[in-house]
Parts: sequence; C-alpha cells; structure tokens
Amino acid sequence: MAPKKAKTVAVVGAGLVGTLEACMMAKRGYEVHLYEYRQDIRQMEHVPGRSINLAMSVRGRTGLGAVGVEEQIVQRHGIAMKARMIHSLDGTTKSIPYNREGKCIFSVGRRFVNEVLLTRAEDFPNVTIHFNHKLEACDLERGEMTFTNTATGERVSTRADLMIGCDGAYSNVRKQMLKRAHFNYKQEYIPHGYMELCIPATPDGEFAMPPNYLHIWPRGNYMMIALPNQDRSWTVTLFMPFEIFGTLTTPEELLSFFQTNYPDAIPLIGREKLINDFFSNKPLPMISVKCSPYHVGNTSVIMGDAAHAMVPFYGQGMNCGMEDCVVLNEILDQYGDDLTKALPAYSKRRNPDAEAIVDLAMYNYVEMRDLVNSPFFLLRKKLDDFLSIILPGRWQPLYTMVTFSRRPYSSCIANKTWQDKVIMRVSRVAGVACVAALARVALQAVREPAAQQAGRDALMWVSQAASRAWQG
Ligand code: FAD
Ligand code: EGU
Repeated sequence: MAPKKAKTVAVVGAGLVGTLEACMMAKRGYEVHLYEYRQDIRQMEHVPGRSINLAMSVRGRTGLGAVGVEEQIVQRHGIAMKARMIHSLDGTTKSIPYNREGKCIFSVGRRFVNEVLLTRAEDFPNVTIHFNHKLEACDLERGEMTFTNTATGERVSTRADLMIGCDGAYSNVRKQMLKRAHFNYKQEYIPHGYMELCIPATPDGEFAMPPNYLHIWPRGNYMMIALPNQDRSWTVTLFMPFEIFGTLTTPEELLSFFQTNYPDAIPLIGREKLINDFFSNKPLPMISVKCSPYHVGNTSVIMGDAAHAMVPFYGQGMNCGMEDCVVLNEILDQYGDDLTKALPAYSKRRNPDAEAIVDLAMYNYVEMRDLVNSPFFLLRKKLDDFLSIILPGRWQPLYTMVTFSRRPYSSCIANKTWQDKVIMRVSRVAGVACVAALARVALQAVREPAAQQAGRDALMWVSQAASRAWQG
C-alpha cells in the first residue's frame, strides 16, 4: 500500500529556517501555510532584533541552493571573508587564512536573506504567508493551532497534516513538547552577553578596515568581532560578561574601558557614536538548548533554533538550521513522504549532529575565554596547523571540517578525538626520543668533571619535562 501523503503543512515562524523549509515543502508539492508573528519585514523601515549580519558557509549554502537562491544571496550579495584578521592590543594586525585552497565564508545580511527567502516562498502558488500571526497554543498530535492576529486582535484556529515549528530559540511549539513524557530538554544561559555596535563607512564611502576579513579582537574574557556590510559599514559585536557590562555606566568608564581593551576601535567607531550606541542598547543574552526527540508522531516536528539553539562562537546556528531542511528533505525522499517513518528517522539522524555542534559552539566559548593564553594549547594548535600542511586533505583542522564540508557534525568530533589521540601518541614518542638524546648529552657532561653540575641539572630538567609530557 502506498503511504498516505500529507497534504497540508503549517510552518510556524518565517525566520531564516522557516522560510527555507516552506520553500522546500512547497517544492515537494505540499500545500504550505507559513505563519509569522512579526509583520512583513519587507515593508518595514527598521527591523529590530539581533545580529545584523551572519557568517554563511557551505551547510547554509547547500540549503539555499536547493531552492535556487544561493547565487542571488551568496554570489551577488555576500561579502567574501578569506581570512580572520586578529587585532592585538598594540594595534597591530595579522591575518590567518581560512583555507589554502581559497575557500572562504561570506558575510550576509540577516534581513536580506530573510527577504529573499520570503519572496522565493511567495513565488510558489502553493504557499500562503500569514504575517501578524502569533502562535498561542497547539495540539501536537492533532496538528491543531491557535493564533492571535496581532493586527486585528482576533483569534484564528486552524489545522494541518504536518506542523513544523521553526519559531526560534524561545519556541512555543517546543514549549508544548516539554509537557510530554519522554521529551528530553536542557538549556543553559552563559554569563556573557553581546551588544552590536557599528563602524560606519569612511566619509568617502569606503570600508574603514580591509574588507574580505572577519575581524577579531580577542581579549580572553572579552572579545569583539566584526563582519562587513553591503553599505561598507561594519557590524561589530562585543561579547563580555553581563557583570562587566554592568560596570560601564558612564561615558568616561566606557571610553576608559575601550582605551584599555580596544584602543584601535575608538577612532573607527567614533567617540560620540560609541557612547551613543552603547548607552542606547542593552546587552543581549545567549542561550544554548538541547532536546530530543524533535518530532511527535507523524504530525509535528521542530527545526532550527527551536530544536538546537547554540551560542554563536562557531558561526553555525543558521548554517545548521538550513542543513536541517536539507536533511529532512533527503529523508522524505528516502521514505516517499511517509511521515510515520520519516519523522522518527529525522529525529534519530539529526539529533546527534545537532547536539554535536551545540557542544562544539559551547566548547569554543570556553576555549576562547580560558585557553587563548595557555602555552600548551597554543603548541597543540601549531602542531595541528603543521600536520594539516604536510598531510593536505588527510588532516583537517576541526573548523575546516565544520565550516567547509558537510561531514556530519558528530563525525567531525569523532575525527577530532582520533586526531587528539594521534597527537598525544606522537608527542609521547617524541618526548621519549628527547629524553634519550638529552640523557646522552648529560652523561657525557657527567664524565667531564667541570660540567658535572650542569649535567645533573640537565638530567633533572629532562626527567621533569618528560613526566609532565607523559601526564598530559
Ligand atoms: P529565528 O531566526 O529566530 O526565526 C524565528 C522566527 O519565528 C522569527 O521570525 C519569529 O518572529 C518567529 N516566531 C517566534 N515565535 C513565534 C510564535 N509564537 N508565533 C509565530 N512566529 C513566531 N548563525 C550562523 O550561521 N552564522 C553566524 O555568523 C551567526 N551569528 C550569530 C550571532 C549572534 C549574536 C547570534 C545571537 C546568533 C548568530 N547565529 C549565526 C545564529 C542564527 O542567528 C540562528 O541560528 C538563526 O537565526 C536561526 O534561525 P531560525 O529560523 O531557527 O530562528
Ligand atoms: C561569532 C559571532 C573566530 C559571528 C570562532 C573563528 C562568530 C561569528 C571561530 C558572530 C572566532 C570564533 C568560525 C568561522 C565564525 C574563526 C570558526 C564566529 C562567525 C572556530 C556575528 N567562527 N564566527 N571559528 O575561525 O570556525 O574565524 O556574530 F572568533 S565563522 Cl569565536 Cl569559520
């Protein structure tokens, strides 16, 4: 018996993932209704909310390509970032390329991507977009939903064969899942907040810093990062603990903080503008969410941030959410749109990978906070870079697998674990060889009476170093 094909799909949330998912399901022939809390952003002068631009890499591009808007968004609008540019405290900069084969990531405007996807969705005769519709409640098993029309205040009830929750990190659809047995959920707020500032274009309309880079000001517990915009301005995101944000209450305190930590950024942003923007903004929180499963029966599923919100320290939130759409599409192909089989298969396949990138992003947050100054960590990084040069293709740094391949995230971690083991083993062998060589030198010194003390010191030093290397 051929599986019954669902006819109607309700996508809740017309953000970056919901709009793409609506296009994907329309392409499969479903009757799609897309519901969005906000009004149509294409008609708004100013769109409030977070992160003006984002780093787009291959996973996101694959999703865009599947609905035919990759070239419009990435090639025509995106700004290539070929390398990071690191700003030191003394104002010097150094650039570290992303890839020796010239692969790069792209800075894209959130609003632009969202608008292109909305317009693409509208191109399908089988998509209807309902703006000003806020999901208030839903029955996950029946596919019934109640919305408030925020323009008229009226309540709207509706149902669909399949309900797809793409309603972001504070998802209401997920909230309904939380009430059910066997639904696992874990969330974590980090102590850091973020605030977006702006480096305007120069008076003659140029970029104030070299474009085609992701600029980073790493400062241990604080960090600033800047991505280029189409209009030649930069969006600068300042990351630091809420506690520190709280201590900057006057223009003097703010300027002295910047003078101490980001002196080269003051003239770029401009004193007045820095003070103005900082005090008219509030630092925003960052949340990390893991849950499972992503589906209920054959009627509901959550995707994007609703299923796996992550801290932004890998530039993968949107990329992962768009890859969700690609993965569900593959699974629907595989099961001939039989949702009873496809939805559980999607949860099972996607959960380990989504949790892997949620972990990686959190690990990166901890790493940049605590490890950037650790000599052992830096040595490990150097060795990693060296191996990727002498073993091209066969030894890829973790960020390369995550950013420039579609290797499942969990497999990126597994590969990294294997690499760590190899590095540990190699360094032990190297350690033992060093001990042997130095011991020989020391013994020779012992035979010469004049060098006896130096020989004993050397032996002592070598044995201590060896035991440290062995332990970890
Ligand atoms: P959202 O974009 O949040 O969309 C959810 C939509 O649902 C919204 O339109 C909302 O209005 C709507 N909605 C919510 N509730 C309801 C309701 N009850 N009823 C109806 N509609 C509702 N990712 C990257 O890949 N690269 C980056 O460089 C990057 N940088 C980031 C920097 C920062 C500071 C932050 C915070 C995030 C960053 N991300 C990045 C992550 C990225 O922003 C998210 O992963 C992405 O926006 C998720 O898309 P989404 O569609 O799942 O959710
Ligand atoms: C954070 C906030 C640099 C946009 C991780 C790199 C990010 C982005 C990095 C934000 C970093 C950190 C990587 C990319 C990217 C780096 C990456 C982080 C985009 C390991 C708008 N991160 N981000 N790693 O390699 O793989 O350049 O807000 F500072 S893109 Cl924290 Cl590749």
